[in-house]
Amino acid sequence: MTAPNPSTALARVVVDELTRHGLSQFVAAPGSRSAAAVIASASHPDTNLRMSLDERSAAFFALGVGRASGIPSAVICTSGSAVANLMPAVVEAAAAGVPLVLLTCDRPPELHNTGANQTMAQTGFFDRQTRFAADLGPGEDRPETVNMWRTTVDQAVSAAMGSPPGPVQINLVFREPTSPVTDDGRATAEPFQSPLGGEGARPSVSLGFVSIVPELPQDLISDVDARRGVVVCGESSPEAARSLGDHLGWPVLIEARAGGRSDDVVTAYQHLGHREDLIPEMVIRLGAAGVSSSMLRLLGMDIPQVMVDPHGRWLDPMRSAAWSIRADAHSFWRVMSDKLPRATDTTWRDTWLGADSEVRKIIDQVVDGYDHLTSARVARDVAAATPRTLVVGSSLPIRDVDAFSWRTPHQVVSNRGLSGIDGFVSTTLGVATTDPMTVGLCGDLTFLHDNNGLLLEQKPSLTLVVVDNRGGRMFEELPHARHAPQFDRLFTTPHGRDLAILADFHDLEYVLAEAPEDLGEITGTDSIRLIHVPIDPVKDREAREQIKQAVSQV
Ligand SMILES: Cc1ncc(C[n+]2csc(CCOP(=O)(O)OP(=O)(O)O)c2C)c(N)n1
Repeated sequence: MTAPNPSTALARVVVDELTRHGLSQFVAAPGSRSAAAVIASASHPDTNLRMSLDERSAAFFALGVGRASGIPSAVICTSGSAVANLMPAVVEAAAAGVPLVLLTCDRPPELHNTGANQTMAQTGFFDRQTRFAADLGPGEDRPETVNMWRTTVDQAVSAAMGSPPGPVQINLVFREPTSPVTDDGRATAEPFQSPLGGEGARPSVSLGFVSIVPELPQDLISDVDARRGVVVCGESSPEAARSLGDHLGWPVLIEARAGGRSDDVVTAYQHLGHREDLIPEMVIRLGAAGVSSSMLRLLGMDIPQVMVDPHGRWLDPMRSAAWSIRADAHSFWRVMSDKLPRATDTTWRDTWLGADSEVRKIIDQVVDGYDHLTSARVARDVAAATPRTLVVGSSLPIRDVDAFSWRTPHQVVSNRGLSGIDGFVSTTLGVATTDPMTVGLCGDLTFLHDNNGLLLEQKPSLTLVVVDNRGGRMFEELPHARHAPQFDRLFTTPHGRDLAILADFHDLEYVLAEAPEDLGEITGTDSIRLIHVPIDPVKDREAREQIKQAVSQV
């Protein structure tokens, strides 16, 4: 590899080194300062570059790819305010532990602090939100330069995929010309003579990650042995949670975002908070947990609580944990099952499973009794009809899937790091690069917030189900609904827009779902299918109330 100018050399080396770590999905928004990086990633044989019109959406797309595949995607943007548009996805990636590589393109030092156009301090712009940040460039043609570029990329990928994973920034400083020429009509440059490397397939520094099997504290093992507890599976492995529960004879409560719910685990715990006989003596939590207020109540109980996370993250919003164990869920289960005999008495677990199944039946009866669609039914039926991957928006949809979906596909993704309603469409598109049968479920405001995401090119196929209850109805569940003046205008913010028009504008396959049977077959499109589900908010509130009444008798 050679290059006609230093900026092209820098861009080619960075893109090439990233691909050697397995990064293939690149996304960029148009710009001039980023030209060298965009051209290099469009020209490399091992990349797939998509263009997006909006940097915020582009970054969420990259987040979705990283989330679903575990391999970071690289997002490229031009200098100035474009960089700031990456921030929403960066904070979500930082909070949720999702690998993400930002290639922010910058103007050279001589243009900084001069009032030059589109120029701002970009180095370290993301501050504590990134796991690593470095400047590369402007390209200096010296023998050691290329090695420095490549090993800096290695460091960035190592940090992005480290423990915990997260976002990293490489700020690429480019002097003109940024097209692959020595003279672009405005500026000239000497060709970059030093070899760019790139022989063989390996990166300069290959990365390895070893998961260490933990040694557990003896008092923890004794407590687990002596108590009747529950295993709570948050953002973790439902298989490991099941194995642990089976071994200990404890019920396993699987939050919707863990995926993999089925009849052999507890899924309707949200409706069992009133059952005193089900109060546990101990809780083992796997990964981040606490989508619903009832789960938060359980996690806040004054009983021994163990938090288990592969990165040792402090996931304890109720400040009630007694142990923080840095272990992946499978290793934790293996060590526990080595130390403790398998439980033979299943009475405690059976009581939980019996109550769970009874509550589910009652809710199903109420929900199936309506001839119109309710949010609860949409959540239950969409989750059940999704083959492998479901992406769920913050606000009511994730709470409803948590409360009413007894079966969920293997993978459920939700941006719960910071629970923003932003970037939903783009995150779903990013996730769909790994599964063409992906289904997204969100509210109408969440959908509208990121409809620019639909301007992405080469969109993977997917189904988007939008629960259109005319505004942000989650606020109706909060005290403001009773106490705030002008509640609708200030909180619910109904927009009065017809989503069919937006579907037409974006050339989507539009389906209007008005009756329960319209949600039978939802996947199987080779484009983007928008399933628009209008929900009457008044009737929906009544249905929620009726469900509450019905389960209080169990
Ligand atoms: C970026 C961002 N802005 C604002 C909020 C606050 N917020 C939480 S829920 C919500 C309303 C969402 O409405 P919709 O998507 O229609 O879902 P619904 O509440 O009806 O389920 C808002 C604005 C947020 N979480 N994230």
